[in-house]
Amino acid sequence: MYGAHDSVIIIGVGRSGMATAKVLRERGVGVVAYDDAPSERLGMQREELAALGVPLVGPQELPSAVRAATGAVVSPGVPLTHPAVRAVQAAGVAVISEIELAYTIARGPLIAVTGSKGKSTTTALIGHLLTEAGLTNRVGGNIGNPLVIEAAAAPHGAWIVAEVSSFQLESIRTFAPRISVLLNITEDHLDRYPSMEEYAEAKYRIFANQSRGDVFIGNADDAYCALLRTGKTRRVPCPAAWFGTNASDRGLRLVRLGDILVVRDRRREVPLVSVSDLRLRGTHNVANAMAAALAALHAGAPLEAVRRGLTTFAPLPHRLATVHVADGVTWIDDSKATNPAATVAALEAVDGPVILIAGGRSKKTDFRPLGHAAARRAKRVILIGEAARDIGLHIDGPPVQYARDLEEAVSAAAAAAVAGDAVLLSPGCASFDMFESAEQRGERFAVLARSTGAGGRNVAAS
Ligand code: UMA
Ligand code: ADP
Repeated sequence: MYGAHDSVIIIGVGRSGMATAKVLRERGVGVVAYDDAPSERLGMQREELAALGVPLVGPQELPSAVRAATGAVVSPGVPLTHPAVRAVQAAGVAVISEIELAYTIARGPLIAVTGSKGKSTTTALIGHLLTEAGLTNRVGGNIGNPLVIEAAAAPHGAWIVAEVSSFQLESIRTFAPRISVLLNITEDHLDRYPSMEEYAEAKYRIFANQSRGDVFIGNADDAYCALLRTGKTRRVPCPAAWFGTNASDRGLRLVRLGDILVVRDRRREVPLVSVSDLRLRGTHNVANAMAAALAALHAGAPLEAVRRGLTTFAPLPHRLATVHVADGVTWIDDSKATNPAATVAALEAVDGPVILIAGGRSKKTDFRPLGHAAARRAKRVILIGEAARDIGLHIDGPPVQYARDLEEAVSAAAAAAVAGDAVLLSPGCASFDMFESAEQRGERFAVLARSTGAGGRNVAAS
């Protein structure tokens, strides 16, 4: 952890950078902040930083700030190839991520969750299970509330449950969770990583600093997780616990037998919960529930509390959330499905005929799996955003419609839907071509869905 004699450059002043500035200043550390955005867009941050005694510098003043720096914290959205990061590294100064800083100030054990999809659901569910078990905990990280704030505020000994992204894991140094969880690795962020291998390597960093007293929890059914079990080199430096149909190791593990999730170890087999009793839906969420249950059990939660928590946990907003039902049509907001695998999972999870609204900004992923799932499950596909044409190329079967924006897409869906249909917004893409965030996209969808009138008219658009 930095001290009063340090001068730390924070690169990027979004949620992560602002939280870092606050926590470091509270500890008397000298801080300078840098951001690429034009000065007029940073008015609020500049004011907040000034109140903390933190100057905000631009590219002109960066070299002198680098000369004075003894440390640097990089925001997750800033790639390590960024010139400011390079300049700091060239000056021999270590660049760390906010989760590394959080780890160094945490006064309790960490559970860290990563994966391409399912992180927020699993992280929030672990927090819920620990609370059910009476175990004090704080939840934060990529889920939205910066980890450094939670780590600073957590009481001594409390569990810290962290959702960590590959971006955040790139610049850890000592970050060593007591329990790490790797849910899955599917195509995502290939606009930042040159290959799937490099993306997977960033995810694998979650266990890099773990040691014998820790535990790694992995998805035995995921190809990139399975590589860790079968590879020639033993990469996971601590005991592993597996979940999924292929979880056949001897340690504590979780499997699904028909409708029942079962905890097994060398000696016994205990039924945990019926899948039909979960409020989460879809096979993908069964995997998330298994991961969360294993993490909670390893943290010392009793079986009974885990059982109770699994059946009381409600899905987070924008993840397969029913936002409107009218004229027999169900409108489902799955705006947080920001990669193709998530859309595939959503299509499999929704019952009955589906009208799919997809598209947005591509992260250079392959849309073929989405196309195949849509061909199997969708009766109509309505495409929006920058990636619309690219996705459309891979859909062979159901009628494909292109819409100018979400408003037009919802109108088209309302016009085509009949009683018994579900209209599913599950974009398979980032939102930034049309919205500020996936949350904003989902909220807009809900508003538009609720304004669709009887007989398929979109009242808002008329
Ligand atoms: N910036 C630069 N130069 C750059 C890039 C960004 O100066 O090259 C500046 C921007 O001008 C802006 C700031 O950096 O002022 C934004 O920083 P950021 O992009 O790191 O975003 P934060 O607001 O700090 O939010 C970050 C995470 N964002 C990303 O990883 C992109 C949030 O995850 C996270 O919730 C938050 O920290 C708190 O931990 C979001 C996300 O999209 C939800 N994550 C990705 C995902 O889930 O797929 C990984
Ligand atoms: P993340 O935080 O990793 O983005 P979330 O839990 O927020 O994941 O879920 C986002 C979306 O991803 C969901 O709406 C669902 O469509 C999909 N999803 C969730 N869990 C999984 C999973 N285990 N496998 C595939 N897709 C998933």
